[in-house]
Amino acid sequence: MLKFKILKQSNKSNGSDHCRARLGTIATDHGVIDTPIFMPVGTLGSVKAVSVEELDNCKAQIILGNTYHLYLRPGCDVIEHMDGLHEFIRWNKPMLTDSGGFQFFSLAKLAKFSDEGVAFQSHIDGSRHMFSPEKAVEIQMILGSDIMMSLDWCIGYPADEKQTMEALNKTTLWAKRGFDFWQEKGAVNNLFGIVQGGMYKHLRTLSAEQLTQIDFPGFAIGGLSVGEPKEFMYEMACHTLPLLPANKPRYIMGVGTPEDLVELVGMGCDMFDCVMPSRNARNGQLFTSKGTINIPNAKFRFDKGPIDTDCNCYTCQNYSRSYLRHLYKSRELLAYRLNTIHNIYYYLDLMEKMRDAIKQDRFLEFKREFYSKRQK
Ligand code: PRF
Ligand code: ZN
Repeated sequence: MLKFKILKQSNKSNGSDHCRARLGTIATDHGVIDTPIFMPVGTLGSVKAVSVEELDNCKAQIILGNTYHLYLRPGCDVIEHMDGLHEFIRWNKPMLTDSGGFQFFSLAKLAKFSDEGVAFQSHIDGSRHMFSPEKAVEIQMILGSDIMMSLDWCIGYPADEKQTMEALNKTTLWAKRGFDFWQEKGAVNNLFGIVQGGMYKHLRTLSAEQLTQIDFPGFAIGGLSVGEPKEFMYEMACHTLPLLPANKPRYIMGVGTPEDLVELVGMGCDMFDCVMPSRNARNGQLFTSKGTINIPNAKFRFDKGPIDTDCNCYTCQNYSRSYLRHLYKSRELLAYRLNTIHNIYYYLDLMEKMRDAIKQDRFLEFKREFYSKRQK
């Protein structure tokens, strides 16, 4: 079982702003990670466009894989034969796998939810499958991830109270069944519970109360960043985070922008994942300390400077905006790789800067500087 240590807990006010950020470590069988942490997304067993050595150089400590995708392709039989996901993809650091809960919402059309689980059709070939909460855990045990996620029901926005309640109740029922199965199988690695409850505070409270009665080694907040206005996301996160046990890791799933990470770390969140740095890199949008830039923009045609003068990544140490613009405009494959390296590094470096700030008890000052550097 993982060991979560809190090294520093801030509780500081500064005018209207309050900081509940915490600094910690999570020890897993594949090593120790520093929290707050960002996990690059490697849905299909690779963070798109970059190798594990490049991820290492970007200071990645843990990456995320996806049960739904890996189950459909290459299939559990292949990964089992190849001695688990770590061996298969040649990543020897911690890995977290998502249960599939989000993909039933975002990808697999015709998903049918019942007490038994989710019946769905593959987005690849339309073939029919069924995930029960037990099966979701069983597959993740075969993958061998350090942190497994319970099967949950993520709903979109907007959703009425009745619909939200139904998804929440199934999520709790499935969480219990997944947990019991995991215990029966010897409680190897770790299993996190996922709080749902849509945009209703009382339902978030109810979900958190039900979930935290189960002795999961960590908890996630799901169902955010599903199309709702940003204020709602912050309101729900701010409401729910304090309802989760202080001595266990707290993970907000599928969030978010650099600003979101700064806000949510300040609220006491420990773990994040998002496709944004990698996906946006492939669309030519690059993150910098002054805000985002679109590399195809004509203004970079003769620009000899790096993407971000404050960045120490491989791309910024070696290449100009002019060249990166050319590569992107020409659809050269190197563009995807170099852009991804920069964006992942930017996210992971931002997390490291936040950890340093928490350590030095100056998170709110860090936050003020972070916003003041950005061009409006
Ligand atoms: N559930 C699961 N994975 C997720 C989410 C969720 O609600 C989200 C929501 N942003 C992202 N990934 N299982
Ligand atoms: Zn860079």
